[in-house]
Amino acid sequence: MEPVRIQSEEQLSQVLSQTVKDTKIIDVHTHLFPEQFGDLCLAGIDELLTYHYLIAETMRQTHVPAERFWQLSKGEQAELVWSALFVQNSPVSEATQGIITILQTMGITCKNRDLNEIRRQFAAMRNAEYIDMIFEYANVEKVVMTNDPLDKREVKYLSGAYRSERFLYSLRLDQLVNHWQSAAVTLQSMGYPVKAELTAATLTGAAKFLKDWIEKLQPVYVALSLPPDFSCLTAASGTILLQEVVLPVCAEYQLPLALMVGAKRAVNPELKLAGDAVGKADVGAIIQLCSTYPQNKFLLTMLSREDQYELTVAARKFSNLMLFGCWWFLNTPQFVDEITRMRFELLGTSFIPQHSDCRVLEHLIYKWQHSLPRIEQILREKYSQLIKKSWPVAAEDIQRDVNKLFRENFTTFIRKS
Ligand code: FIX
Ligand code: ZN
Repeated sequence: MEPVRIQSEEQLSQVLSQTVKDTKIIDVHTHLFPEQFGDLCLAGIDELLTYHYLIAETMRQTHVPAERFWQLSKGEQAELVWSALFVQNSPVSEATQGIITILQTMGITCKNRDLNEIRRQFAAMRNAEYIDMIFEYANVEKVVMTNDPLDKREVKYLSGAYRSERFLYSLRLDQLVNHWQSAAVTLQSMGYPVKAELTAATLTGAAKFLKDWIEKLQPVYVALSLPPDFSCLTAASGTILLQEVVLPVCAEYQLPLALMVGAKRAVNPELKLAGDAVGKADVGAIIQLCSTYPQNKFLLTMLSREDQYELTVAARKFSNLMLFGCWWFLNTPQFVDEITRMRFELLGTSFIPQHSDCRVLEHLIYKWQHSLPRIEQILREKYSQLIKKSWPVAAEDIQRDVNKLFRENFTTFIRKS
């Protein structure tokens, strides 16, 4: 049977919205953990309010010294954030609007802006199906976690046999690659024969560590964040580890390497996680990696707005380069719109438009509810232009494209040959 052509704007909007609703998302980068990971599984209003995005904003609106803030209990921190950003000021920033979206979607009322009332409503909702309910609200099927076996709090959970269809592992190597001196000490304590200097035996030991964890976790990819000044040309220990250990092991196991480039870590260390900033990076270094290591696959996101155009053009040149997400400070309505539009115009449907970067379970609701309609709107405009030019657009075409964007571009890219 001939596919049915979409004839009108109205029909287009209806088919596209329904298709987006019917397409379960694979969220390719989060910091979420399942309940089996104990206190690493964050949920509820106090965790939401103490998200580092909101802590940074609270520090601007109050004069509480950071040191004092960190001495407060989690509940007291949440109260301070609530008062500073939701009572004393209007919640207009993206991260504060996110809280409002979550409350509204979950049917939580806050007429008097009373945090205790909100806490009671959250508590009343917690039951065995809570996680299912949040995934359902967000229309997300699976999330990729960020797993670091060198993280003392996490390793005990990673050492168990936890495996799930919903929470997929990714192996994060920031400690190993960016902080080799301290990583070497931990590896030694785990029995790997490594030294602070990167001798041949040490590189072999580091590779063994990596292979052991790949075999244990079966991650969907290996991940690493790189500073803005990353270059392949230096003899920095991180560059050596990347080139001599990470890339060969990833190639051997046919695992993509997800690079997140451009975070300037700890520009204000007093703020802890909230103290990271952004710097313009060098897309030339990415081009060099993609061309020097054609047998490797790279998932890539960059933090600086200024890098987006060059990076998108680079992706046109290398099929081993898959762009993903509008990361962190770029995950705002304006930048999602700008970056996604450019990517559609230069890459067609061959990219992964968004990831959530959630740290707290309910973040899934707002991160996706804020970005999905923008991506949908850009697609609507593109299909509409095609229809006006008499190109036949069918519901099946829309289903194929939406499925690629939110699922298949990722599943195909991580597939082993
Ligand atoms: O490196 C990362 O994975 C970043 O996403 C985080 O470090 C950052 O703190 C974050 O949560 C951004 O959304
Ligand atoms: Zn992240």
